[in-house]
Amino acid sequence: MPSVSTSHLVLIPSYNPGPKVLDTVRAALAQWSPVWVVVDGSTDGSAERLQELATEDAGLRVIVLPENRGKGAAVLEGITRAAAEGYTHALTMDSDGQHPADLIPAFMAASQAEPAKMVLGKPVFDADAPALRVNGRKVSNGWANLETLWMGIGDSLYGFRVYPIVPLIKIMQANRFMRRFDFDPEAVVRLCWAGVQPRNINAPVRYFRADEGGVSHFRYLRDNTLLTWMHTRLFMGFLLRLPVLIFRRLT
Ligand SMILES: Nc1nc2c(ncn2[C@@H]2O[C@H](COP(=O)(O)OP(=O)(O)O)[C@@H](O)[C@H]2O)c(=O)[nH]1
Ligand SMILES: [Mg+2]
Repeated sequence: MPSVSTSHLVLIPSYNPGPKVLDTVRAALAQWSPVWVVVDGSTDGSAERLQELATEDAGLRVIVLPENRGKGAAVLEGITRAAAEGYTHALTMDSDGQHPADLIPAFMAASQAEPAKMVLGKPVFDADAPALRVNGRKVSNGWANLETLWMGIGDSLYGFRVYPIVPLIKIMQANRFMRRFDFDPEAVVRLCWAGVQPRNINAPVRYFRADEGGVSHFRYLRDNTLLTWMHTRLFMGFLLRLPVLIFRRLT
């Protein structure tokens, strides 16, 4: 039986996720209730299939957005609704089977033990992980650690995380960026700046080949440009905050 919570929910942003989505959502439902999926203007019929699953499982809610607005925008929609219903924390995970649903209870327990912190997955890659993605991560992690003066971000990009909802909503309302693939790194850096400390937990990440049902919407040129612009503005923000960050590190 899944653990039932009135404070912590699983939130799955989803855009044309490929064949693994139903098994992914079922795996999350086996561990936790509630699970909310935000279908972000998908055109692959996944909304209907998920809505059908929701009629069989009361733990599942499917929120359907008419147009694609991006992963960050979908998370913001989900956490805004969750806050209105009294939830305080959201575990975000991908809809395409790459993230370890069996670790949901451990991540939630870590968050419940230290609710002021964010719980960040630290990816443990399998042999199939594309070298370009693994190395690209090192660049983003280097920047994120500099921008936070090494406050302890284990990984800037991995989307398997538990966020405290209130500070994240506040940050996203104050920033018009972080709505697409710039969401995950910008969220951790800005949460660190806001004083939310990271707790890192190792978590495997799987990469599937296309013939195994793997789908990725990450486009190297478009999204690396987005991430470069994101780190440029975070670096500016870092320079402005440098005195405060140094003071915090010394006290
Ligand atoms: N809501 C929403 N989710 C998205 C969008 N693009 C990707 N995602 C979700 O974000 C997660 C990661 O995206 P994916 O394309 O698998 O990227 P990758 O795993 O980094 O290659 C998956 O759960 C996707 O369904 C989007 O435009 N909107
Ligand atoms: Mg993926």
